[in-house]
Amino acid sequence: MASSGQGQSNYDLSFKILLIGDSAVGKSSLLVSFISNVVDDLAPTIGVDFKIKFLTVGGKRLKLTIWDTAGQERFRTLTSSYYRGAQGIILVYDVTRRDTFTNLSDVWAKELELYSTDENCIKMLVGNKVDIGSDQVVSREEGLALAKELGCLFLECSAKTRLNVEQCFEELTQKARKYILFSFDVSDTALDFAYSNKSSNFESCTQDIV
Ligand SMILES: Nc1nc2c(ncn2[C@@H]2O[C@H](COP(=O)(O)OP(=O)(O)OP(=O)(O)O)[C@@H](O)[C@H]2O)c(=O)[nH]1
Ligand SMILES: [Mg+2]
Repeated sequence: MASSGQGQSNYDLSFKILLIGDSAVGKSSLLVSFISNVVDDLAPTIGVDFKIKFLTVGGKRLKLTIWDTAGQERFRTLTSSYYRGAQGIILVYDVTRRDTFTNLSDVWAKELELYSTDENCIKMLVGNKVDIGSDQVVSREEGLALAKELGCLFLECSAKTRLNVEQCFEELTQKARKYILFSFDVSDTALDFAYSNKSSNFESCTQDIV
C-alpha cells in the first residue's frame, strides 16, 4: 500500500516493467547493472525473476517492479502470463547477433501484441552489448528503423559498461508516468483500477517516440 511516509515500502506511484527478448541477449545483466551497478556473468534465467527499484522523478517516489523473463523457448508459456498489466516493456536484442534482432519482429512483437493488456504501455527497444564494438552486426540505423515500425523508444546499451542503462529504465518510467491519472498517493489496487478505466483519459503513447 502506498503512503507518503518514510522508508522503502512507501511510494507515490507503482510501475510494472517487463524485459523480453531471446536468451543471452543480456536482459538479466541489464537489470542487475541497473539495480546494483555491477555485472558478473549470469546463468540463464529459469522462468521469471523480478527486482524492485525506487526512483524519484519530478518529486514523486516511484516503485518499479521489473520482471525479467527467460528467453528460452521452453519457458514461453509461463512467461506469457507476465505481460498482463505491464506499463513498460523493454524488448532486448544483442547487437552482435542478427537472429536476436529479427526475432524481435518474428517472435517477441507478436507475443507482446497477443499478451499485453495495456494499450498505452510504453515500449523500449534496446540493442545491448555495444561495448563489443567491432562485432556489431546490427547497425544503430536498423535499430532505429525497427523501433519506429514497432512504435518504441530506442537506445543502444551495454550492461557491461552501464552505457545508457539508467537512461533506459528512467526514460521508460518518465514516459509511462505521463499516463498515470493521479499525482497524489495511490495504491496498487487504485492504479489497476485507473489503468482498466484509462482509455478516454490517456494520450497516444507513440507521438513523441525516438
Ligand atoms: N560484452 C557484453 N556481454 C554481455 C552484456 N550483457 C550481457 N552480457 C553477457 O551475455 C550473457 C547472457 O547474459 P544474460 O543477462 O544472462 O542474458 P539473458 O537475456 O538474461 O538470458 P536468458 O535469461 O537466458 O533469457 C552473459 O554471459 C553476460 O555476461 C553486455 O552489455 N556486454
Ligand atoms: Mg536472464
